[in-house]
Amino acid sequence: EKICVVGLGYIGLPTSAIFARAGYNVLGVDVSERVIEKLNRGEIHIEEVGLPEIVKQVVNEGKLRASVTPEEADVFIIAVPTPIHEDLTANVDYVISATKAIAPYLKKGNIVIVESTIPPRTMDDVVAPILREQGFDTEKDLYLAHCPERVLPGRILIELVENTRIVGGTTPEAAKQAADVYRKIVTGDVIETEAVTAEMSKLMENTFRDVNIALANELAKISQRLGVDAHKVIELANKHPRVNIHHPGPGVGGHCLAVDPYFIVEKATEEAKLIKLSRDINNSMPHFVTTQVHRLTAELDQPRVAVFGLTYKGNIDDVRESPALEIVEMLLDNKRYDLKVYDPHVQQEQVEFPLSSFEEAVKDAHLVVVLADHNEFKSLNGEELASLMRTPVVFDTKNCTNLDEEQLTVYRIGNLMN
Ligand code: SAJ
Repeated sequence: EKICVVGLGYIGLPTSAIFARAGYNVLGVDVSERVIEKLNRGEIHIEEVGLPEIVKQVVNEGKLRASVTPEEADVFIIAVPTPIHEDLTANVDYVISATKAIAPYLKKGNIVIVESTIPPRTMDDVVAPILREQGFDTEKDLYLAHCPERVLPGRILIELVENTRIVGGTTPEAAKQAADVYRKIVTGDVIETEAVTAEMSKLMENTFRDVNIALANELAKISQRLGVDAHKVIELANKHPRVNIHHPGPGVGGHCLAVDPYFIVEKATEEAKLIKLSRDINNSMPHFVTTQVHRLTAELDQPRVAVFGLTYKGNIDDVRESPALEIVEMLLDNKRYDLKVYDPHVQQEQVEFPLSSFEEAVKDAHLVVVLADHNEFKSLNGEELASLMRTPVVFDTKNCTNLDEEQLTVYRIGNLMN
């Protein structure tokens, strides 16, 4: 059987590799010539544990090839990005262009699966009509389904195989046909449902997390107002068997949690009140953190502040949509600060302001602000820090350091007294 995967990014490329490893004849399609050339040499353009080895092997065996143009196949999988417009509505242009790109190669009986995260009803209201315009009866000639990905970067190859998959068909037969494709590679459950249910369940997974983080962030603000330690409150409340308050922090970043809830808000604005408010609360955190930094340094003339961590979460190198970047920009805009920025996972070319080494950053600093929970920060040495800094004060917004509070003063989000 032959599979044509459109979009060779963080999802499409590992998915192609896994189908190829399972014995399928896979054609990967991407608009970037660079990606295609690299892949045909057995090399990859993204970082993911274990992926280089598998790709090299399947390309050598001739099971995976890449091209800028699709070809006829039995199964088509669309895994292109769905970014967000300035006005916070979903941009499904890439899904539309991918659907149009495969249309000339489709035959009766083909399975067409969209893995990209899409607003509810996109399969029924956008994808199916495009194919109908091409002359297909989308209820009979083709099997159309949405099968959202749910993998966590860094664990993609494991989670692609082991996670439960939701397969939403535009008809029950389409769900079954598409589910059978995944059953060849997935060891977890593969559950069949309607397209719109699959679309909503993917969006609600990330929305659930975003809303819960907003609750934790709101608790942090309330605690600050009331003079309570939010982290202690969370620890104790979570002793209840049915309570799991998430962790407050400097904001929510990345391409999923900070984006997907808007896809629901867009389609049901009147109703999606809590979801929208949660986005607003999480978006307010960089400003909240900056205000706290201001308070902690209010008495100094030109406070020297060292920012530790820029990525949107710990132990990754991804700074896109990171709240830490927003905080750095706000601090840089305020000419009061003598700011140094340190992140052992980030390269200078990823950002527009200068990065410092650990030593440069902490030397004579009045305050260290931790914005990412990298392992390097969890194991910071308090004695060393205190000896290098001018005043040994740390604001740990991720509550991740294990510093001895006899050597340094450590503030956290939600325990800075008013
Ligand atoms: N965060 C908090 N407090 C918490 C947990 C997270 O502030 O208690 C922040 C993180 O620091 C980060 C953001 O939330 O800035 C998102 O991080 P994350 O680890 O929750 O998730 P992502 O965006 O890397 O990946 C998510 C995952 N979804 C869920 O866990 C429900 C992943 O399984 C999805 O495949 C992925 O989104 C996606 O592609 O949609």
